[in-house]
Amino acid sequence: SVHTRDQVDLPPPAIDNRLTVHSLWPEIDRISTEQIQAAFEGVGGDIGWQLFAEEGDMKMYRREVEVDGMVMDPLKAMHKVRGVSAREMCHYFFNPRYRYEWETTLETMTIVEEISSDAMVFHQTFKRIWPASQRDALFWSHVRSSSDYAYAVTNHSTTNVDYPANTGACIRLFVTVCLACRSTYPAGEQPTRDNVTTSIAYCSTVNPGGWAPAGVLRAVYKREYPKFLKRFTNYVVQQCRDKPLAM
Ligand code: 6CM
Repeated sequence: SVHTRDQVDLPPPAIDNRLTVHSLWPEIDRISTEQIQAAFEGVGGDIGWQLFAEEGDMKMYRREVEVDGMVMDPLKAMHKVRGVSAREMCHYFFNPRYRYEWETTLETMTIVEEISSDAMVFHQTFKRIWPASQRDALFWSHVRSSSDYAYAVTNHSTTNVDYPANTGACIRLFVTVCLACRSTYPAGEQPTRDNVTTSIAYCSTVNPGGWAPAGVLRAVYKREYPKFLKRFTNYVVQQCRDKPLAM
């Protein structure tokens, strides 16, 4: 029926053995561990995170960073969503089957390699932002359980001889993204759709890979990141409605 979701393709609770024997594993493990730890850290302290968007429980921060005139602003967003689990959030973010339904900046997506049940390599092209050249990206994506009721997806740029950079119309951008989620429910109760809350930390750093006007890029980020996080979290809530909670 339309109400079933295969339990088999939910993120596995432990690392898939096929991933640990892959040549990318040392890098995937190191970067995922670093990213997940950084995502769960707060925005206090003196690194200078500035709040640029706030709506309900969603807060978005950025740091203005330019390298040789290119915008590389790190972004960090915090959100709280009721009625869905960390595992479900990460399932819909990781699994390419759903991506066109929530990702509005996407033009094309190709699965380059299916490493394991918890790791894949993707090639994506993005909608062009005038007056800059169109961008593409090639990145690995890995989903893991990081602790009790916590799951995270890390995406990080990689290379592949079959997908060379800057040979066609697109400029290759470089991305590091982490969506880290943790669920809580009242002590002494069983988790249900009615009592579960998931805290989300989303971190993104994009190196545009070549010239793009700073003002235009910052305006696009300011508009597109809040739109993405609201749309994605609403999408997951809708998808999970009437399905059994998967913790
Ligand atoms: O994290 C997001 N999406 C993941 C799955 O696609 C993945 C993507 C990373 C690439 C992020 C690059 C953003 C740069 C987009 C430039 C072109 C924007 C054109 C807009 C025209 C409407 O990690 C969500 C990414 C949300 C980005 C706003």
